[in-house]
Amino acid sequence: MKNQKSNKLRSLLVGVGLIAVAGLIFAGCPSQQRVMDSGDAAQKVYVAPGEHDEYYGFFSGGYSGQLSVWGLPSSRFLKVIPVFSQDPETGYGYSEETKPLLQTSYGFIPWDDSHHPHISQTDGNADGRWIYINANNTPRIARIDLKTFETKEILELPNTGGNHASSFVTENSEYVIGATRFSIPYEMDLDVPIDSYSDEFRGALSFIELDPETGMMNMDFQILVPPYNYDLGRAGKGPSGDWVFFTTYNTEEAHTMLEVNASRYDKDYIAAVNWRKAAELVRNGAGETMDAEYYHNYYEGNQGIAINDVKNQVTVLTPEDGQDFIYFLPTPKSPHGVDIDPTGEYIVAGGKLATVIPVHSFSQMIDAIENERFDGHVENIPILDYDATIVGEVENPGLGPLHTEFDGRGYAYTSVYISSEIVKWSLDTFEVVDRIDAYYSIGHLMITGGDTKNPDARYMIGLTKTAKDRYLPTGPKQNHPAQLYDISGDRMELLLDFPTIGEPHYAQAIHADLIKDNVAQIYEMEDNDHPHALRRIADNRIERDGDVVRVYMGSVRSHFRPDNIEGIRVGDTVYFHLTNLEQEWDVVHGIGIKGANNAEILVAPGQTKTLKWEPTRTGIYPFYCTAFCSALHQEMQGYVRVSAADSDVELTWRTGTN
Ligand SMILES: [Cu+2]
Repeated sequence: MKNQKSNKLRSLLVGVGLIAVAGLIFAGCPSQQRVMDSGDAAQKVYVAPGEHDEYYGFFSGGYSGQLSVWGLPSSRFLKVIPVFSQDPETGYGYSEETKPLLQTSYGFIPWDDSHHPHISQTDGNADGRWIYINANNTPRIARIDLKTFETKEILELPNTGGNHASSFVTENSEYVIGATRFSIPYEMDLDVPIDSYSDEFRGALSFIELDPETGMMNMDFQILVPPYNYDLGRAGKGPSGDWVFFTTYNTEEAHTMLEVNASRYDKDYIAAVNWRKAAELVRNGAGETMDAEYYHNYYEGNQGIAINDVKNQVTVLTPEDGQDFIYFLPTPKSPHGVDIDPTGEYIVAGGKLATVIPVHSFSQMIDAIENERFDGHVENIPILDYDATIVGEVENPGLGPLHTEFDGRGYAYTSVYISSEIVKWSLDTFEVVDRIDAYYSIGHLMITGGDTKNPDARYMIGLTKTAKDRYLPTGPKQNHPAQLYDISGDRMELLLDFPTIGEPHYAQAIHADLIKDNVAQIYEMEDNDHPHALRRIADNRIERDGDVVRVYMGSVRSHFRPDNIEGIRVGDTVYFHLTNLEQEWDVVHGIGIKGANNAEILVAPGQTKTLKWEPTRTGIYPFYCTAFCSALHQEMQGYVRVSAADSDVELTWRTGTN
């Protein structure tokens, strides 16, 4: 078994030309496949039919743009929540109600790449109210309401290229943060040579204020920073709760062949930002207002239709001497993750090209600031002396450490990409105490509560990049895997290995008790303020206004009203406003119509959703309920007659009698 693993690793390492280096590292620390006795493992993940899992797991979708929900420890798949990509399964991004959520200053964007979900927090603990997630490509942050498990809001980030260091919340959900992975010209739409990078390009760190009652986002301010790549971020907690931390790489300011050119320096930086101080400066009039164009999309009231609020300005804070709110901590080498331990004291970086895991001390950082232990400045930002802030360097961490979470019992767990393993190390001695293989090439890892003040640290999920031989082969591309580990004992034990959806980058888990009792079972019909809702099924009707035809349609088991429609003409734009009048949990109806250049629309109990249809040919068009809703579901159908553009067939609708 071990040889097989070594061969797999060897093939993975060839691609990065690191076999020689890896050989040295592995010589000192042979890792091994360690799986708990299969009977014990099965018992630990077994959740009997009809029983519920103890945790919700939320996995980002990566290039699917969505968020998937899993039960842990059984690792049962529960649901995909569509966020940044159109979803034909539910009609998200296809229905008229949800299309506005995907509007941006670049127009309608049907896809994105979602990376880091983060659950809202109260006093440094996940509170289960909302989950935020970032879009990496066309920079945005979304808010998902954990009452309905639906995306309720999307905010575009101006002046940002690649919103990767996002969307992490502060310990009382005061702010959610974002940052530019790719620096770009700050001035909107500026057309300049790429060679002008160092002069014209800048980074921007975004501070999005959250409404404490509703979780709604507001772009409060941005901080203009040097043209590096800003990779990941995290908020502090407890003593460091007023601070957020971002990793940088490419402090070399390269704009081509970054693979070589952005790896020259031994150290890059962690940017430490006192968000409370920065916010206070902004309140007191610091910074300037700059032109920007960005969309804020959300639902207003109970209309159930997302709206677009187009913003034209953003407040920008530029570090100036003596302002005291941003510092750089030198950190080896091209650091990726930055993670803060439960006490808020340790700032751990994952230097993907570093030979150690550097650990900074927050209290030493504050001392260094007070005693001005600076090692120069860059664009008015003080660089702190490395020796002044560093408290430990974890030796022999494997090759390519990336991300760290914590168990609250004094240990940290770091994912290590190239040597494809997880290392457990002590926050007391900074020594590795355990290590276990990951299958294969691990990115993020996640511990239940592992980023909070009080981890419950029962389970750990490793999110790996390649499956290769781990499951039955499904063609040249296998789905990305996740592994579930038991970390309740001294040694990490592998329990389960399962394929996921999209490419999960980060995941979060929360005890189910914090969510499940608040989950809505229906939308209350009496709260439905949709302007085209059908409040009583008897009110079903069709209204024509020129070429626009609105069908006010209702569904109950097992029919639509109306179900026979005539008088539609080629050239009409037809809106089916379908209200699901059911008031019973999980009784969903849908509608699809032949030839519609659109997805079906699924409608939850008490909801109204709109399917747009532009018939191009005359004929008889069947439509039907797409969700198996009852014993007579196959009878739940109807017909639309489409006549020529100049036809004088009268507009009629009916249901019942033959
Ligand atoms: Cu139905």
